[in-house]
Formats: sequence, structure tokens, C-alpha cells
Amino acid sequence: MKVVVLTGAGISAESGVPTFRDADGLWVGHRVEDVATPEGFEAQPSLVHRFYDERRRSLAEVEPNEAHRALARLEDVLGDDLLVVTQNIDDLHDRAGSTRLIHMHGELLSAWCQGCDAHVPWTRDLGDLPPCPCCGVTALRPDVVWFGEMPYQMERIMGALAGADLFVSIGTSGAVYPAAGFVQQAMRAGARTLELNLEPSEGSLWFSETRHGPASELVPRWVDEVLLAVTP
Ligand code: BJW
Ligand code: ZN
Repeated sequence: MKVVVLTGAGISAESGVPTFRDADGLWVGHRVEDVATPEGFEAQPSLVHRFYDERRRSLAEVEPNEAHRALARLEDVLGDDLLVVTQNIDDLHDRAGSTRLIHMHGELLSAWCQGCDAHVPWTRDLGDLPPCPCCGVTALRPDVVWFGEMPYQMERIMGALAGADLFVSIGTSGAVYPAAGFVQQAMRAGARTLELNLEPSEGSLWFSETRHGPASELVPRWVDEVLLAVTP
């Protein structure tokens, strides 16, 4: 059984990472256009660097939760039959042990050089404008995908959706494309589709099944069900 899992901010909420569109979301106090577009970065680079530098620093204070760990457990059994596509730029799936993982909106722990196009592992601040370790030019930006930019590894994701038997969406509002359209692509490919979210998302009606509640409860329960079904 080939499974594609899409995760969003809701899976990291119980680890203490704020979501984007909930009442106390990340963008409270920041207009989206100011921080999550290339134009916003060009207009106010220091504001945008500060926003991402704070989020990068706060990774030290959070840990993966039961939902991240359950998906890593699922990979232990399904192996190459599982692909986790996350919209999150935190490293909680990685730390939980997921390796069949795509960060489609980039990663806090990576920087992208606008001078030489290198993508380099990064743990420090970018706001103090450090030089690129590859070319020495001061042209590093957060390695994240802003509105109007192409998400990473779309071909690989589309290929996996086309061959999926089951598509599961976890903790995402379904407000941002192309991720919000994955459920329809999977459905067209003949996959069963399942939403696990705190509340109905904007795309809930597209799913063949929806379960609502906290990810730390719903995801381990669903993973246990799959493991019971696939292990002899
Ligand atoms: C819990 C929970 C708990 C809480 N347990 N659940 C008009 C129509 C259609 C599309 C467009 C349009 N105009 C423009 C577009 C395209 C645009 C877009 O979608 N805009 C929308 C505003 C409409 N998209 C783009 O520009 C993308 N690029 C693109 O389309 O390229 C062209 C292309 C063409 C063809 C093929 C492919 C591509 C790029 C989008 C980049 C998004 N970037 C951001 C910032 C990344 C860096 C960063 O993190 O700062 O990504 S925006 C932000 O939203 C971030 C997130 O990854 C993304 C999604 O948010 P997410 O994860 O869903 O979070 P929330 O907060 O919205 O939802 C959390 C959910 O969890 C809620 O439902 C809660 O209930 C739930 N929850 N606690 C379970 N404990
Ligand atoms: Zn460079």
C-alpha cells in the first residue's frame, strides 16, 4: 500500500510551534505580505530576517510530539511505500526520525545564496548578513518558499500522488496551493483520502473520510490501525 502524507503547522502545534492562521498564529503582528513574499523581503529585509531568525532560534525549545513520532514509526514498517510531504519549515519530522520526507516550503535550518545559488545547512541568524560560505558574497536569504515561488520537489510529489493508494492530510488549513490541491490529485489517481485535523479544513469536503481532534491523539491511533492492517 503506497501512502502519501501531507503535514502542516497543526502537527507541530502541540510541540509549541505556533500555526499560521489560528487566533494566536505566527502572523499575528506581521502582515503576511510583509514577511512571506519576495517583494516583502526586498522591501524590509531586516524585518523578514528577524521573523525567521526568531523562529530558527525557537527550534531549540521544542521537541517532536507523538504525531511526528508515529509517522516515523510508520516509515519503519512501510519504508519506500511512505512519503511524508511537509509544508513545515521546522525540523521536527527530521528529529523524530522521518527520512522519506520532503520539505516542500523549505527549511529554517538551510540558507539560500542569491549570489551562487548554493543551499547551505544553517543554524545561526541571517539578520547580521553573514557571507555565503561558498562564494563569500553577502546574499543569503532564508531557504523558504514564499507566495509566488515554486515549492520544492513538485515533480517527485506529483509522481507519488499519482501512484498513491492512500493520501492523508494532517494539521493543515487547506488555504495554500499547490498543497491544498493534493487531495484532488490523489482522488483522481484513485486513492482513498483521509483528513486528520483539529477542525474541518477549507478542503474537508474533498476527503473520503475526516477525523477531527488533536494530531497527537489522531495520528498515533491512525498509524496503529495501518500497522495492524499491514503486518502479518
Ligand atoms: C491542528 C492542531 C492540532 C491546529 N492538531 N490540527 C488564488 C487561487 C489559488 C492559488 C493562488 C491564488 N493566488 C495565489 C495563489 C498561489 C499561492 C496561494 O496558494 N495563495 C493562497 C493565499 C490562495 N501559492 C503560492 O504562491 C505557492 N507557489 C505556487 O503556487 O507556485 C506556482 C505553482 C504552479 C504549479 C504547480 C506548483 C506551483 C507558494 C506557497 C508558499 C507558502 N509559503 C508559506 C510560508 C513558508 C515559510 C514559512 O513558514 O514562513 O508556507 S505561507 C504558510 O502557509 C506556510 C505554510 O506552510 C502554509 C500552509 O499553512 P498550514 O500549514 O496549513 O497552517 P495553518 O495555520 O493555515 O493551518 C493549521 C491547521 O492546523 C488549522 O486547520 C488548524 O485547525 C489545525 N490545527 N492545531 C491538529 N493540535
Ligand atoms: Zn554563495
